[in-house]
Amino acid sequence: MKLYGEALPAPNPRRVRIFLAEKGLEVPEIRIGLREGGHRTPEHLARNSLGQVPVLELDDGTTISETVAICRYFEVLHPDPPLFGVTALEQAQVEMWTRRIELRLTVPVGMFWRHAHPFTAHLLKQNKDFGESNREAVDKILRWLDGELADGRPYLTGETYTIADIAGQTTLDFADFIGLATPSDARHVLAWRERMAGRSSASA
Ligand SMILES: N[C@@H](CCC(=O)N[C@@H](CS)C(=O)NCC(=O)O)C(=O)O
Repeated sequence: MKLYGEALPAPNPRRVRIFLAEKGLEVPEIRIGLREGGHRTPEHLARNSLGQVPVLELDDGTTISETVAICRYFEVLHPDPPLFGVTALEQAQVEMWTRRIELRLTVPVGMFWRHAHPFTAHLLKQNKDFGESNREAVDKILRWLDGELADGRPYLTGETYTIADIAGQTTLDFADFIGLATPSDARHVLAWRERMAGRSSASA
């Protein structure tokens, strides 16, 4: 089994690396070379026709794309520690928070990256106004998240660390890299980020 991924700052392969580190699992990773167009080669398009990483390739050649799908695969094979919740309620809350993070935070961060950041200017026809408009969307959702975390809970879903925290952590570390820093007055988000950064998996 092997992973096709990419080095930092790519957030999605890192999500899988952190998940595996939290499970105590090691899977070899081949860095695809996004800047060199490694994701657009026929070999990689045969693994994932959307031309993205991460991709998990099983020993029989079967491939799984999409970060959460890859993590779910490992969760079923290695249920401890549970990172997708255990009870019906916990699982629903993990799903709720993962979707909130991906749809409300990761999407505008990604749109800013694609449409406003100079690094990606050569890759697509950027719509700068649209790209820049995502600053406001990110700021707004971070302020909402700050209000959510104001109750002092340690993790997004409550008392337990889950894949939803990994989604938030990797998105906000990438947001820092592209110039969308967490506002200094979003102190509950910043405290939660410090907790995430303090875990040994954060270096993955
Ligand atoms: N929804 C996908 C997103 C994957 C993704 O956007 N990966 C980035 C690297 S972090 C990528 O492959 N970008 C190249 C591209 O989209 O062309 C997932 O969760 O795995």
